[in-house]
Amino acid sequence: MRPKPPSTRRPRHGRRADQGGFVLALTLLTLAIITVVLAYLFDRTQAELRLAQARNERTDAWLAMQDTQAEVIYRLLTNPITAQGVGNGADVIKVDDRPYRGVRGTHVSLQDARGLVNLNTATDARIQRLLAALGVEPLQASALTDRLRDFTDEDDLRRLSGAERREYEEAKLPPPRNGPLVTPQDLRLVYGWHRQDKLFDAGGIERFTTTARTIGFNPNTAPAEVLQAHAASREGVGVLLALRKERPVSELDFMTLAAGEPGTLFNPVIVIPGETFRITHYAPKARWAVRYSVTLTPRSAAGPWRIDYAYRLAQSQADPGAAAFDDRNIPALPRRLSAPAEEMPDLLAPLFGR
Ligand SMILES: [Ca+2]
Repeated sequence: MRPKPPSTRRPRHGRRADQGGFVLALTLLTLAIITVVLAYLFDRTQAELRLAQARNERTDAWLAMQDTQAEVIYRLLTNPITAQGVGNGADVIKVDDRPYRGVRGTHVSLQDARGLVNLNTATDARIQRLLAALGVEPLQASALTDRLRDFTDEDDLRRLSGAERREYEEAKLPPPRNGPLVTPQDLRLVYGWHRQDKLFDAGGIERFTTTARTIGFNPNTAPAEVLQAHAASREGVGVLLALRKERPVSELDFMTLAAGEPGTLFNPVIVIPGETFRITHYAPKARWAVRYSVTLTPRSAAGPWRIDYAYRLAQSQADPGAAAFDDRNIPALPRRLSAPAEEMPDLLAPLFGR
């Protein structure tokens, strides 16, 4: 018998091993693809979940702010407005921008607009002194004031350090409005001001100003920076602030202790809050703040109040003076005032069978 010629084929077990290797590689590749796809899907789901949670938080914050707004406006319309604030005695809501705990973890602060610098009606000197209080050098403060005036005045005549249409065109900015500012945020549209990022951070100029139609200045509700804009003596402002903790200050206190500017016929010193309030709602969890100006119009046929303007604060501004406060130190809104029956005006007595 002839011996079997050696096979030219490769041994069968080698082929099987090759196939086995191929299957193994294929399995590993499939597993790797499945892992990558799963990781991608997991990542996407997580991102969507985070987004949904953020949306949820935001909606909750918005609803809580709306509830707080309803509560605060109700108080403004029904409580007496006194030199102490809204209401009286222990249940007063102060209107000097101090924060209170509102509904569901949100904060709210009320600021009497008479305690702010009115950007549309303040004198140049007052705006310059406010800028100085915020750390702006005198020369620059004077230039910024000129540019603000040129932005709002109707003509196209440029002040000494001002800017009118031509300067805006050269800087590729929208032209000056030649009309009043609608909100303090409009300051960012003013030539020169648009580069002053520091002025617009938390505790910047926006916090101390209003553009609502207000009359009068109230030294009882003005922050230190605004008092400095209205008074000649910095030390005197400190004395006034200390006195204010004890009792409401009078016009005489303001004039004598802080060398305060006397009021004018159209802008008198009035130590009681006016009918316009700036309200700030802050949701610490969502790091979100909205600010608006509300004017009480109890005699208007259009409605008992109107919103003069409203805007959302930028992240860098979303801390309405509350940085120094620990959340636990922020008091809740005082309880609502309820007039006892014996204090009810006699006019209403017949309605209640008395
Ligand atoms: Ca102008």
